[in-house]
Amino acid sequence: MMRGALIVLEGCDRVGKTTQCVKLIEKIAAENGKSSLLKFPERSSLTGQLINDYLSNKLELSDRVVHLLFSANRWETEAQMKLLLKSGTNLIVDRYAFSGVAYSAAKEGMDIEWCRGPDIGLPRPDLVVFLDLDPRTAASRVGYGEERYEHRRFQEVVRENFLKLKEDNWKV
Ligand code: FDM
Repeated sequence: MMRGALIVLEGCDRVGKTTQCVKLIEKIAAENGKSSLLKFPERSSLTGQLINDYLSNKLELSDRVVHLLFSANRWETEAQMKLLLKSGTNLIVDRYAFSGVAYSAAKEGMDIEWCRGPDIGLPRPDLVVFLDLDPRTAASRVGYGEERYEHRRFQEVVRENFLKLKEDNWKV
């Protein structure tokens, strides 16, 4: 059986990743392909609940601790991801380790190389689609500003970080 493809959509807040993930799933289904949608952070697990409280400003955590939680949140899904890929299911992933690095490294004193460490060894995407949008346009979209990282200046640094992480398997 052919292994499924691991396709990741990345980008700053409110660029339209979730919308495009759903469209991709529909497109694959229309062509009789199998696919499954994953989203990180996965907010329902134990780590996910802590992350959710942190993002909604109900909980304070140190930058390094929350970085490791985001990474652990991905590792919790590793076995399931491998099984699905092996069974021929295409995985469409709404944010992955690149978000982990781009957001954490936008914080004072957080180094990109240190941030990469915890995710080393996770399944490598076949394709990363980076949705790029002017941070001013993103900021004008509905709901912007509700969560911890939704501030224009911060998002600009996150965007610059994403572009530093770009590899051969990326499409911008
Ligand atoms: N985020 C997301 C991180 O800081 N690190 C990560 O590893 C991941 C996956 O969490 F602001 C940030 C990015 C965004 C927030 O938002 C999650 P969405 O709306 O659930 O994608």
